[in-house]
Formats: sequence, structure tokens, C-alpha cells
Amino acid sequence: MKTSTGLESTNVPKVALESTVITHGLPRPVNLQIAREMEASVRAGGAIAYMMAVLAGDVKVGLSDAQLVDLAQREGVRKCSMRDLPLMKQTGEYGGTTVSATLFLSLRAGIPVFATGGIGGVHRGDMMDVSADLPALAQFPGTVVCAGAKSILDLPRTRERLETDGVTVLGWQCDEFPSFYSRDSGLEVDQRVESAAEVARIMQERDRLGLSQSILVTVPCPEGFALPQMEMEDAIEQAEASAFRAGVVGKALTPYLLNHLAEATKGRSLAANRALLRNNARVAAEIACAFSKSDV
Ligand code: PSU
Ligand code: MN
Repeated sequence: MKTSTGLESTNVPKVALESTVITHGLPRPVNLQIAREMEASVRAGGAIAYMMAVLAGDVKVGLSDAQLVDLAQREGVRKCSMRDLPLMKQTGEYGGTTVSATLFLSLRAGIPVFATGGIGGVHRGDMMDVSADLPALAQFPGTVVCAGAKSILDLPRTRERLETDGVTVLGWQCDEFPSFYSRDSGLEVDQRVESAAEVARIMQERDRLGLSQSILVTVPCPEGFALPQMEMEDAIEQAEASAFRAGVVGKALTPYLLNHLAEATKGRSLAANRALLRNNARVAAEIACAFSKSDV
């Protein structure tokens, strides 16, 4: 199949990578190192990595290392969600693409799987602050490999909303919906899966049925890096209170909270974030390989 970007969607395993996590979700200079590690994990898993981003107004499906370095170091990069996509050409801006934008762009490019850290969802405190990631997951049939939702969200409401929207939530060798830094949450997944082949079969069946929703493959943070849920809950509550006092809202909220958490955990949240991003990229590559074998 020829896709709209001209990329051949044959059975070469491909994995897209979300770039907002690089441009806005991680501090410098480690953001660049982690981006490279994610690409290396995808390659080690036998797939081609495509970092998705917008450079000077143009959508890019895969970046050269020089482009990646520039994006990771650049000031004033836009956090490019679905609503921002049609604006970028006009403004000529640089953008890190969020889960919603990456989902749309990767499917348009014929890439069926992408890896990220955590999806957006329903924010704590402000139930009207709902990420565009949720409607995008309901609308587009991708496969998103993540460690659950961002831990700073209202997880029960986010989980509920995924159910309402018909998004299939799989647990990668786990029974509970992971809570990003922590391996558990008390919330259930729809189905536990043990292997990439299982995920590939579920993707195929979704496509055969003509369903339009995404499949969310939730992968717990690797043991040894994961943090206790109780400790993170306390740290998140303090970060939320601090953001409220400082009047931080909207797109600025996630970067503010994540910085606060990294300080509160003396860098352990960042180490967990790094480990889970690498791991998610590897799992995504395994799934892409399994799916490409069945996708002829
Ligand atoms: N998870 C993180 N860091 C991030 C994000 C998620 O640990 O920076 C980004 C992702 O790109 C996600 C976006 O799609 O936050 C959602 O942002 P919002 O809540 O503003 O929709
Ligand atoms: Mn929001």
C-alpha cells in the first residue's frame, strides 16, 4: 500500500516515536540522550525508528541525527497537539508532536505502532482539562505502547474514559493498568497479553472488524526503576498544590509537574522515565515485527 507520505507500507517493521516527550517532557541535555536511546532500542528490536516532529512548519516522518539534536536543543518549540497541526505550516514553527498528533501522523505515514511514555488524559482538579489524546485514541486505529497515562492525571477517570471511548487496553505481562512511574494502580486492563504475537493478532482482528479505535499496550516501568505508588502519590499531590499556587494551567502544566517530581524524588522519577521509554520502544519494535509478519 502506498501511503500519503509516499512511504511504502510493506512488511518492513516500523515504529514511530512521539516527540513531545523529548521537547517538553524531559529536561536537557538528557532529552537528546533518551531520544537516541529510544531509536537504538527500536533498531535493536529489528524495526526502523521514525521520530515524528514538525520542523520549520513541515511534518517529518523520521529525523536525521542532526535534526534530532537541533530539535532537542531548540528554544520555543511548540507542544504540537492535534489542534496545532494545521497551524504549523503557516507559522513555520518547530513542534514536538503529542500522542494525538503522533497517532494521526504515523497512521497517515503507514506506521502502525508507536511508542511513548504516557498518554494524556483527564487532569486532577480540573475535569474539563481533558487531553486531545483521548478523542484521538477513540478515532484512529493505531497501536500505542506506553506505561499507562501520565501519573499526574486523574487515573480512574482517565481509565473510565478509555472504556467509554472503546479503546482496547492491554496489559503487557501485567494485570493492572500501570501508573507510569509505578507498576500498579488498582485499575484493571481489559486483557493481559504475554507476547508481541498476541498483540499483533489483536491488531489484525481490530482491522478485520473495521474498528476505528486504537489499542493501548500498557507496559509497566521495568523493575529496579519503578517507584512505590504511595511515594509518588504524595509527590504528585505536592506538585499539584504548587502548580495551583503558581497559577500554572494548560500546556505548561505537564512540564511544570514533571520538573517538580524529578526534584522531589532526587532524580529517581527521571531514571524511571528513561528506563520505561527505552523499554516501551523495545516492546513496540517487537510488536511491529510480529505485526509485519502477519500483515501481507
Ligand atoms: N507523558 C510524559 N511527558 C509528556 C507527555 C506525556 O511523561 O510530556 C506529553 C505527551 O506528548 C502527551 C501530552 O501526548 O503530554 C498530553 O498533553 P496534554 O495533557 O496537554 O494534552
Ligand atoms: Mn490539557
